Amino acid sequence: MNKYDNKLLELEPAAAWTDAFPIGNGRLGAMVFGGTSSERIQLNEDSIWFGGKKGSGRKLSKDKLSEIRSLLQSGNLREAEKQAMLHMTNTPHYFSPYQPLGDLVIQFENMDDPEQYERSLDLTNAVATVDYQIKDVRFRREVIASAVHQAIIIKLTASEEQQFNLMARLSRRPFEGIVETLDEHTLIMKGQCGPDGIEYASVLKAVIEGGSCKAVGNYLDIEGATSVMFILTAQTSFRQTNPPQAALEEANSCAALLYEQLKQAHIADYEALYQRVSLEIPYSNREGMQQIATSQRLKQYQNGAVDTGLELLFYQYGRYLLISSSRNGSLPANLQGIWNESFTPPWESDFHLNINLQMNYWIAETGNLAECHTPLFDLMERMVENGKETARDLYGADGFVAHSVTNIWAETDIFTAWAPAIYWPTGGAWLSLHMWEHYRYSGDIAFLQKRAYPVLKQAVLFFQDFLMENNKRQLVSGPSVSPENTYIAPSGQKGSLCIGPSMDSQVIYSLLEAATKAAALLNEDSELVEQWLSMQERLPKPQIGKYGQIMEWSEDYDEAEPGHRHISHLFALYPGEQIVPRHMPELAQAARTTLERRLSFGGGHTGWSQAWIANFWARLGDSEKAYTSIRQLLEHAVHRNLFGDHPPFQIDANFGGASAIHEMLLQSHGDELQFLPALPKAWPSGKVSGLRARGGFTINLEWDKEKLQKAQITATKDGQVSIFSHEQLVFKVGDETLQAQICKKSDVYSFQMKENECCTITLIP
Ligand code: FUC
Repeated sequence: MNKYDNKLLELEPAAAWTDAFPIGNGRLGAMVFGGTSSERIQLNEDSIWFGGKKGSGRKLSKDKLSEIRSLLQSGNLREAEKQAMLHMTNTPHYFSPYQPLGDLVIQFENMDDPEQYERSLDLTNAVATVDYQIKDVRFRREVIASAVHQAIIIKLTASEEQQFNLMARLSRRPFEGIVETLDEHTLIMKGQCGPDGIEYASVLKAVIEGGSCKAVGNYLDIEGATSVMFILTAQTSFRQTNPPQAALEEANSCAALLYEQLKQAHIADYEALYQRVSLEIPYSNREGMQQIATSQRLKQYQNGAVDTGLELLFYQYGRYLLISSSRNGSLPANLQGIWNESFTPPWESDFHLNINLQMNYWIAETGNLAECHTPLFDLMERMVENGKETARDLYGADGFVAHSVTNIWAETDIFTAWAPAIYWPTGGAWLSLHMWEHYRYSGDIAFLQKRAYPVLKQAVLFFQDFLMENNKRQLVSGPSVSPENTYIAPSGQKGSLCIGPSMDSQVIYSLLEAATKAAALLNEDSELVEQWLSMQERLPKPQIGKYGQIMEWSEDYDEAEPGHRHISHLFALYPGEQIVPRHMPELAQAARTTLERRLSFGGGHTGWSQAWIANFWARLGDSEKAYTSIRQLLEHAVHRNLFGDHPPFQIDANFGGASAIHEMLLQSHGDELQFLPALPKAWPSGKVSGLRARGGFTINLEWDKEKLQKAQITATKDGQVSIFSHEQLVFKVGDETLQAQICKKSDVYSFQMKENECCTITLIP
C-alpha cells in the first residue's frame, strides 16, 4: 500500500469548519483547522446536551385514540391531524440540543508565512498532522484523540530548539463558564448547560521541553519551548459525580507518560479495528492523484474526472468516522457523529430514528466494526425503559414504543411539531433489528439472550396491542405516517397521518421474523411465538400500485411529492429482506420502478437519500446504477473534508455511502452469500479483505476483468455456508478439495464449516 493511500490531504489551513479534519475517540471529538499563526481545535464531548429531560409523559385517552383512528378511516385527515397535534405531542414540543464543548485556541508568535505547508488526516492510524517550514525550521503538529487515555493530545515539535512562543486558551463563546488556573501548566474550564443541565469540566495541560510555561488569566503562556504537548480532557455530570476531578485525573495520568507512549497506545487501539478491512482497486495515476489536495480531487471528480481512489477513500473514511464517533461507553453517533460547532445545530444534532440513526450503523457489522455498534445498544436499552411508559400512556399498550427522534436521555415521547414525521411508532422496532443483526453476524447467543431478545420482545409486545384490524381483516398500524411523505386522499385532502403505511408493515414483518427466530433459538415463549406467527400472516404484504411501483400506503394514493427523499416503502428491499430480488422478480421490478419514479421527480437530493438509493440499486444487482449513485453522492453531497452533506453537514451519508460500496462487493441477506453482486465496470479488478457476512463469516475477495478470481471464507463459528453463484466453483480447505461435502441446487452451493476453518474458492477455468 502506498503511503498516501487512505489519507486526506490539504495544502492550506481550513478556512471553514467543513474544511477541518475530524478526530474522535467516540466520546471526545475535535475538528483540527491547522492554522499556523493561530490554531483552532474545535471540541466536542458527546454528553454535552443543553438542559434536562423534556418528556412530559403525555397521556392519550382510549376514546381519543379511537376518534383519531375513525377520523382517518373516514378520510377526515385534517381533523385527525389536528386532534393528534393537540393530544399526542409532548409539551414542550422540542427537546434541547447537543452542543459544543468549546474551542482550544493556540496563538503562535512568528508563524505568519509558512512554506511547504501540508496537513493530513491518516485514516490508517488516526493521526492528524500539520507540517510546514518557516525560514529553515521544519514544524510538525500531531493531533490524536485517544480512546485508551480518554484525551485529545496535541504535540508540537520543530527541527530546531526553543522555537515555540505561544499562548493557549479554552473558550466556549458565547456561553463561557468559568476558566481557572490550577497550576502553572494547567487550566480548567467549567460550566453548566443551562439550569438543571449537564455540568462539564475541561482541563488543558501543557507538558513542555525547554523554555517556560506560566498560567496567566485565561492563558497558558509558553516561551522558548523546544516541544509542547497539550493534553485536553473533559468530563460531565452525565457520567461522573465530580467532573473537574475526573478530567484532572485523566490529564495527570496522560502527563505522566511520554507523547510517544500515548501515541503508540492510541495507534495500537485504533489499528486493531481499522486494519481489519482493506480494499484496493487499481486506478491510473495513483501516485500522482494522492499528492493532490483532497478537496482538489473532489473538485475534479465533481467535474467528471475518474478517481477510483477517492471512492476507496470514501469507503474507509466511513469506517474511520464510525470508529471515531462510536466506541465502547460513548453515546451513539448522532446526526453529526460527534462533531458539532453550533449551539443550535440543525435538528438538535439528535438521534433521528426514521432512517438517520440506523444508517449510521449500516457499516458496523459489514465493515468488521461490530464493537462500534455497542453504544447504540446501550441507548436502546435505556429507550426501552422510557418507551414502556410511552406505550402505556399514549396507546394503552404493553411493550415499548419509540417515535421519530430521541436524545441523550433516550426519550420516546412524540417530540417536535412536524406532522409528517412525528407520529411514527416504528422507530424502536427498526432499531431493535440492529440487535438481531448483531447476533446474525456474530452468532453470539449470550448477546441474543441477554440483550437482543428482551428488546425484540418488548418491541413485539407493543405491536401486539397496538395493531388494529382494517376492513380487509389485516393487522395494520395507526395512527402512523410513511416518513415523512404526504398523500392525496380521493377527496383531494392531503395528509400524512394514516393507517397502515407500507413501511410499518414491512418493519413489523422483519421484527416478527427476528423475534420468532430468536425465541426459537433460545427455546423461549413458544406460546407467544404461535401468536406472533399468525400476526405476521395477517400483515399486509408489499403491493404493486398503478404506476407499477411498490405502494407506499395501504391504498394506492398519489404522493404530494413524488420525488420525496424518503423511500420508506422500499425498506423491504434494503435494509429489510422481505423482497429478495432473485426470488421475487415482480416485486424487484416494482422496486426498480419505485426508484426510477422517485428519481425522475428529482429524488435523492439529500446526502442520506442518495446513499440509501445506492444501497437499493446494489440489492437489485444493478451495478451501474449503484455506481452512478455513489458518483452522485460524491459529486453533490459531500463537503471538502468529505463530510456528508444534507445540506448542511449530516454524517449519515458517509455511513450509508460506505454501506452501498460494501453491498456492491458482498451481500449475505436471504441466507446466502453473493460475491461481487453489483460490481461496476469502473472497478474491473481489485481485492478486499475482512468484510463480514451474516452467519459469522469473514470474507476476502479478489477479482479481475470484472470476474471473481478467488474468495476466502473464514468461519468465526460452526455453521452452514450457502453461496449463490452462476459460476462453476471449486472449494478447498487446506489442500483438500471439497466435493462430496458440497451440495449444489439451483446455483446455490451449500456446505458446513467449522469455527476458524478457512475455505478457498476459485472458478473452474
Ligand atoms: C429526517 C429527514 C431529513 C433530515 C432529518 C435529520 O427527518 O427527512 O431530511 O435528514 O431527518
